[in-house]
Amino acid sequence: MTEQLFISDLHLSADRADTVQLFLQFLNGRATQADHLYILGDLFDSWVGDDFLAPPIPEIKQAMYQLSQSGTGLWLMHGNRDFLMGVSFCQDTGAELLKDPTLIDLYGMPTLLMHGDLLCTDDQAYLDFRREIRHPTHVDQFLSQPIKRRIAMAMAYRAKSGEAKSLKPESIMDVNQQAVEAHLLEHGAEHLIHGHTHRPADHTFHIAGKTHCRHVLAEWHRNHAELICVTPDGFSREPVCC
Ligand code: LP5
Ligand code: MN
Repeated sequence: MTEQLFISDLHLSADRADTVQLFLQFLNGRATQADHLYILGDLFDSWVGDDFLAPPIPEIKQAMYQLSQSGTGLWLMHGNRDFLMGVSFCQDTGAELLKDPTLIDLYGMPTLLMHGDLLCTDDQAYLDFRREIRHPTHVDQFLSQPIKRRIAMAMAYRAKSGEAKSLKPESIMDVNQQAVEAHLLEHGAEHLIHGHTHRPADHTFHIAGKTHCRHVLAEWHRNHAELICVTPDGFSREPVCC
């Protein structure tokens, strides 16, 4: 049976050894049955440059490479935590980088893929921060720093962001429905798959009388991880277990 798998928000790091193990097992097992695996952002909890190669990064890259060479197409989108994953990471893993957003044809269903942060338009402080931090001058300056300094800066960003988030109402950290509908209309999509908000659910709604669906991916934890599987029969959710 032909199928496409979608995951996001694994937030892998050396501190999350159990989730790393789960992902490695997934790459060597369940994922090999799929035609394509799409990772829609925040695969890593933070990414300070392709030249940072501390464990468990080499093992993860190796397992991704094996999957991509075994016949499962591997597609990668940046998240807000790992938007510095670059050409070298993609070459080493055999993954193709996807723009955010990207429209794909899923068995005749036009489907938009996003990380999800761009849909949180009520969180203006984040959108301003996002624009600044991704400015090419800022990125070049950051990547020219020694790795130790980059790690310290990433930790500082995370701490500041954590403080800011604790003061924000939950509602502004979710997607804005008008932004969702505008993206779907602009791209002529019927389905949207995204992550980022860590609020897994399937939302059905109508635009101009036509049914649309927004599928939100789950964050991975060592005890609970989930994927979305799409076949010609439709969308389904599946737990990822060891
Ligand atoms: O990721 P999540 O879900 O916890 O929070 C996001 C938004 N926060 C971020 C920041 C990241 O979490 C931390 C940075 C990751 C490491 C990247 C490393 C590479 C850096 C490369 C530089 C070129 O994305 C959060 C949203 C939330 O999603 C929900 O959508 O609300 O946004 C914020 O909290 C941002 C604040 O509103 C504004 C932040 C001000 C920080 C100012 C920085 C100060 C300088 C630090 C000193 C170096
Ligand atoms: Mn995210």
